[in-house]
Amino acid sequence: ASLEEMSLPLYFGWFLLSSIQDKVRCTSMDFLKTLDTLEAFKKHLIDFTGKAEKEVDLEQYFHAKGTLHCTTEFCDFGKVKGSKEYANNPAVKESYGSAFELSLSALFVTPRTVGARVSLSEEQLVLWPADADKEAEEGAASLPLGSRAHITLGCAEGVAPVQTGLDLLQILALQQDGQQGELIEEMELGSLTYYGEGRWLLALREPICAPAIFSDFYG
Ligand code: ACK
Repeated sequence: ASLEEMSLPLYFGWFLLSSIQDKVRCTSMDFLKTLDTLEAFKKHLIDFTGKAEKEVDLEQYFHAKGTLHCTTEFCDFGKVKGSKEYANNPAVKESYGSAFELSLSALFVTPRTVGARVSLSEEQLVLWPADADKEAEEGAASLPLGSRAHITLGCAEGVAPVQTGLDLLQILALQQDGQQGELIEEMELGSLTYYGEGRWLLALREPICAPAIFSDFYG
């Protein structure tokens, strides 16, 4: 690749400060530990195991994927269409290296991924690419800007982290469709809802405030 092509990163995003990374990881581990033991979860175990009787240890089931971050623009070193325009956007340039406070409003689990939903503020939405939420999921096209914003906390064996945002869009599309899901219980952290096919969402009673730096990652 030419130097020109190499000058774009793998992706842009907000990178959580290390102290808050620990807190988010702990909260997510606690959630997985609790989810594991719920009768309602055991009832739907087949979504995770393919077999009704088999047990699953969710803490082992998912594998962590590096520094906790919320991707804004995936550039793939410039191979992704529009990534150069994104990098040259004055708002992106001005915010580069600045601190933000992300609001983590929910945790979600599917047979593929575990992640945190990030609810972006108006100021943060300025850094969100216009087309990021449109991908893949039918119905996702009509979701509000920034719907895909998330932090990948773990992926099942053989699953790539790009899946986390798609799983979130899927759940939000169901919600928007008027599918309320099945309210399972009020947990200490918030209310837990089941959306079928192994999709669980815990809406946090108190969103987690996560300080993060807007920057890029070259890998
Ligand atoms: O967990 P993530 O948001 O999902 O963070 C990683 C990061 O880029 C490095 O792989 C995300 N990612 C990978 N491929 C894509 C894609 N095609 N569209 C959007 N985000 C992507 C991945």
